[in-house]
Amino acid sequence: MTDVEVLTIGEVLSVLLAEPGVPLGEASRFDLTYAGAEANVAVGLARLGHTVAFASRLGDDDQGRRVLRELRGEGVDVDAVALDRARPTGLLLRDTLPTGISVGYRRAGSAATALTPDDLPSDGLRGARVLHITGITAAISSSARATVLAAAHRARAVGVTVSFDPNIRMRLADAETWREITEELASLADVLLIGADDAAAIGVADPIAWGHERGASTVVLKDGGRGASESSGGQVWQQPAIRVPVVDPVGAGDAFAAGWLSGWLRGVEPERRLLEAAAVAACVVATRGDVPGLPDPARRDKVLVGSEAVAR
Ligand code: KDG
Repeated sequence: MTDVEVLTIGEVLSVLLAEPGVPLGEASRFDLTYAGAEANVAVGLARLGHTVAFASRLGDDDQGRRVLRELRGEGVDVDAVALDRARPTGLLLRDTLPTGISVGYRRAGSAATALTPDDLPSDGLRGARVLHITGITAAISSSARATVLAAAHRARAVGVTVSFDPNIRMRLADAETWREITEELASLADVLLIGADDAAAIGVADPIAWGHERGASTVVLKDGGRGASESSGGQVWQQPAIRVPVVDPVGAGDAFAAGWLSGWLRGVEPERRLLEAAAVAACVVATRGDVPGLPDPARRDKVLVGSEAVAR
């Protein structure tokens, strides 16, 4: 693997997206796309001009090879993606109904559930500035959990910043397991990017204090349409969400994380990186699917300048 700024590890799934306005159980036409929290962040960062690698396992099947081609086409380094002959690429089916999105997972026994620490790029952290992980990968299997943990420990050992987003999906594990996963990984994170809904799901009332208590020097609280805040160096900054017509909110948190990490990597000030993150998230919620709306810097800046949002 060539030197990259960011390494992410996780499961990328083929996605069947039901035709607009039709519930999943009734749809007969679907768009085939792909998504996965860490892959969404990887593509988001690549489109914003960063070098990023994604480590995973995909099925050695048509879907796996297709996703691999798409990621490679985005400029994501996929040298550390293994193709597994024995297990399939995971599949997610969902709709985009404004009244509540239905999701169906077909990922039990997927190639990514067989991730082990041996799948980590042996030299992958050398030169990287950030390891970005989420709780989703830790929740799909015990060996995937061990992989994410090993990656975080290795990153810390060589001084690579660990960025962690719990991304709690109650369909993948019970509340107690999520509490354990979130505690375990938050205590290894330098940067905690946490959704207000995720914090609520594990009974955390003050996510900023909670994150700092576990050792994160920076805590970014994402509160969807209510905006976001960052706490670092004893200061707190706030950013309202940028208002756009919401077409499909899925992937907004990952887009926000990519936008924020891009600002952090470029050394921009907290209020500016929160604003950039809000703009990247706005681009994604205004578009169907997790990945298509991820902007390049010119598009991000257009949304940012066009918004009336003011960093406070
Ligand atoms: O953050 C969006 C992701 O949740 C979605 O794209 C798929 O990673 C995914 C999951 O496990 O739900």
